[in-house]
Amino acid sequence: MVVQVKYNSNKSSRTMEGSNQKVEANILLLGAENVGKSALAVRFLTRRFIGEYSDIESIYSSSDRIDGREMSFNIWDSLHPQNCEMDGCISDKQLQWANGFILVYSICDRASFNVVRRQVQRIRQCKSKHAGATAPIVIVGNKRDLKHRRTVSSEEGTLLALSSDCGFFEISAAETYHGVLLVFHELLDLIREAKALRKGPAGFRGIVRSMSAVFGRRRTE
Ligand SMILES: Nc1nc2c(ncn2[C@@H]2O[C@H](COP(=O)(O)OP(=O)(O)O)[C@@H](O)[C@H]2O)c(=O)[nH]1
Ligand SMILES: [Mg+2]
Repeated sequence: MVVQVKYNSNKSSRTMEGSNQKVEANILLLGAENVGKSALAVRFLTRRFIGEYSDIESIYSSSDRIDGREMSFNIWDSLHPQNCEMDGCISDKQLQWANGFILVYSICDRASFNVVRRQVQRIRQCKSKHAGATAPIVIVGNKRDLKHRRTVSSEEGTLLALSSDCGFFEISAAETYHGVLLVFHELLDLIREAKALRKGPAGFRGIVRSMSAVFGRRRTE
């Protein structure tokens, strides 16, 4: 069962350049259990970190006005199925639904990093089969506040992101709202760019995007 929840917020935000069109996005949150997917979604929507989250799979619907532009998005906070090794545990339905992905691992949990690696492959393989289908992905190494228990280095996260043309952030959903905001805004930017590219020839933003594919994106809080 997937529960649908509606939010309305008036968060302030940085400038989004480009067209005046309303941005509509379906964002799928993926990753192993216990890495902080629900914490990320709740932090983004409410600014709060509440510590414990229910195991109910939810789709949050929210709209926001950013620099005078209307944005609406759905965030699917998925549950990672147990005993699912091979295909990254992403259903066809989820792949069709989403036009952007946030893949979360914990920097203290190597197995969760391996799950993200498989999920990137699965998304890239699936989308490459469909002409014109783009799949913006942002990889998130969460629980940065637990650096003393780190088992996945920042370099490994960066390399995975570079080799698969994904955005990358290391954050702590527990400690700050700002990093979470950066993650979602990066993905919303990428989704908007992907939609613009599908509609017309690559303009300046398209060229910048191609350059970032070559030189990579790496951000930390
Ligand atoms: N220390 C720390 N704990 C976190 C962080 N994000 C989430 N958690 C905790 O990790 C556990 C799992 O979080 P949850 O969002 O339910 O993970 P999910 O199963 O991926 O949805 C909870 O106890 C959270 O309080 C973080 O950035 N740092
Ligand atoms: Mg959860």
